[in-house]
Amino acid sequence: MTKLAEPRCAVLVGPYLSGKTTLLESLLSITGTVNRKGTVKEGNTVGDSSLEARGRQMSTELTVAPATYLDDQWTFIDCPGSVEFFQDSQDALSIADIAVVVVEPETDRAIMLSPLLRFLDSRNIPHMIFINKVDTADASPSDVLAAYQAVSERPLVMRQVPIQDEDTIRGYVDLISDRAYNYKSGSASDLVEIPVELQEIEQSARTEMLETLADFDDDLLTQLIEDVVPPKEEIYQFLKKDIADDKVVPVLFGSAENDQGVRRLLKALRHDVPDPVATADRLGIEAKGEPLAWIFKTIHAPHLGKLSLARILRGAIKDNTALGSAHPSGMFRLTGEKHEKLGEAKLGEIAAMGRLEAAKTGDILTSSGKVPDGLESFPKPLSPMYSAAISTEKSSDEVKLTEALAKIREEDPSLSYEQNLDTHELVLWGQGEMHLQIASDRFKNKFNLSSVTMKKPQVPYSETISKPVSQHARFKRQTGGHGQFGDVHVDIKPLPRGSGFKFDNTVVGGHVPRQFIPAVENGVKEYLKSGPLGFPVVDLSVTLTDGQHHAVDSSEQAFKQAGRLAMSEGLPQCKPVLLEPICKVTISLPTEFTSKAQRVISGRRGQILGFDAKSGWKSWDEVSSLMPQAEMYDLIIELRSLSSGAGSYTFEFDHKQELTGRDADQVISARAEAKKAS
Ligand SMILES: Nc1nc2c(ncn2[C@@H]2O[C@H](COP(=O)(O)OP(=O)(O)OP(=O)(O)O)[C@@H](O)[C@H]2O)c(=O)[nH]1
Ligand SMILES: [Mg+2]
Repeated sequence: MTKLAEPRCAVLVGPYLSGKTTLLESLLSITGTVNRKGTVKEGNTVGDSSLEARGRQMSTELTVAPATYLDDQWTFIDCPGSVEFFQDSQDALSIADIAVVVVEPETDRAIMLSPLLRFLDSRNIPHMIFINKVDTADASPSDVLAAYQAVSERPLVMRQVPIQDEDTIRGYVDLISDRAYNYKSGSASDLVEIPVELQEIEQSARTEMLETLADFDDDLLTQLIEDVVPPKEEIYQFLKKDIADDKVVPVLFGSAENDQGVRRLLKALRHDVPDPVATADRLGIEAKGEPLAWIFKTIHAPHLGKLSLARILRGAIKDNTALGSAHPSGMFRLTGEKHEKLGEAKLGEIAAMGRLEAAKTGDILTSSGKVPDGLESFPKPLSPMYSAAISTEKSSDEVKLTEALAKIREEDPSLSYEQNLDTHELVLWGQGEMHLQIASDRFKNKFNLSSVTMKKPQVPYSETISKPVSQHARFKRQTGGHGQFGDVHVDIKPLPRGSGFKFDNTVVGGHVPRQFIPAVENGVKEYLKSGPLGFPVVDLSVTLTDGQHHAVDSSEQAFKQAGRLAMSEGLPQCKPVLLEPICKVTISLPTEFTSKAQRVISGRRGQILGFDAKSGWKSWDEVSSLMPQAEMYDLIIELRSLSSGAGSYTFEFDHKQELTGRDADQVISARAEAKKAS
């Protein structure tokens, strides 16, 4: 009996709605993993099983499913296409043998593919393009190819030419085997003669393909120069090697909905995709050594608890064996939301390991717990671009929300959250409006938190003073028994931006007894939490210069109140000014949109610092600017809409800056109204 090859892993990626989930369904139905092919519209596909995905007819997280085709074992991973859900794609691609980039036969959507292709090429991940939906095609595969070539740094090579009746593609000629096929509904295509009118087109496409391959192989080049036609077997080998090295990208086409071209895709995968040993080598994992698995996704499943989805890239791992200090409890093979027990996960396989509580996506598991050096880095989580303040209406849900947040972040590292100390809001960060909406739905659907609400987060404004003042304040109360007495003189002065708050004391002669001085400082600090304009006061110094006390009536409380009073009387005379946070924003997008992005920056009160070609990215720019945080709330939405979804940005807090005029008045009056309402 011949030994079966190790299971290989193909990840389906590409722009949203290009048909990846439908293609997965077609692959699973052709290979017999499912008996009845589902459709996205009917909501019965293996992919998209979550309520969030079904409800919107779009993928919101990856789906894993195994298949066997002609004795070859496969794991297919269907990824969501929306840029807001790119995290799963990049993580799954990091452990894959091949990416199948599913695109639509449209020329104007090519630019959307650019960040994905950059990601693949920066890591030399082998990939092929599948032009889907050719049943609806307006543009011919060769026009589509030209559009995608414009955004791909690697040469694309057409593997097939279409056989067309008028506008309808009814089959294809395979350029290596030199055979023609007509699509046949429900089964493999029929072998037919190459139509006479196609022979010339096929020959020139074939020559073009061979010339591209010859760019990477001197032997082939010599043969072509000498007009020798290389044997098919040799061409297959050249192609296979160039794909494995991410030197060329083969392009196939078909229609996932109608199962057309999908068997051809399966055959291409069978012949051309590197095995897990080659992938491990590409990732820097030596062939010899203890078993090794790489976690690329974490799921909190309803009944199984935490599952770490890992690909075995060396050796084999048995259920219930220790992996360093971790000890998986239960190992499963997933088919969408279904699971079956797996006694042992072999090289190349994907195992869902149960209850590795401390493990996270990106972790490498070995029996000894040691991680080898020199491995390819796991991609960093996507940086945050959009935020919402979240809260629960029921206070009894607060603990549940904290737990759910931790889990949701484990499942999706491109989500993050922080408790903002200035605005006292819990802020959830993600990739866009849809990303956060889905997260919100997941709180309800998966974590039973029906009372979670999201709203636009507040900007953490603050205020400062622009003029020094000396202030005297006396706190005096006579209530029944002994009274309260505290008397202070303070100098209030502005400090340079970014200095924060400084408290000093120059009291002499014990006018304010030493033990009461910290109380004065506390009183001052308490007031500074909300200054005359309603915001935390920063960048000022307060010096206690003198005061008076009373032998019986003075107390910490009385001096605290005196400190507070000195501030509430003094600060309004110090010409308070509003400060707004300014961030350094770096926008990155294809060069053709750079001037539009510059207008967006100016329109959002930004100041352009400069722009440059993005290093390592052909035809992309980076524009750096300073922008008020108040203007950044929906920046990503505008950037994506002007750049066909390709643009993105990163930001970091830079400094606080005075805000005056009408903008400031609006902020101050909104704050006053909010205070009145609460
Ligand atoms: N005409 C036609 N429609 C298709 C084909 N493949 C998919 N579709 C339709 O395209 C739409 C999107 O299909 P999906 O499979 O959900 O696409 P997707 O790429 O998984 O979408 P996301 O994961 O949300 O990015 C659905 O309405 C499908 O029925 C095809 O080959 N031909
Ligand atoms: Mg999908």
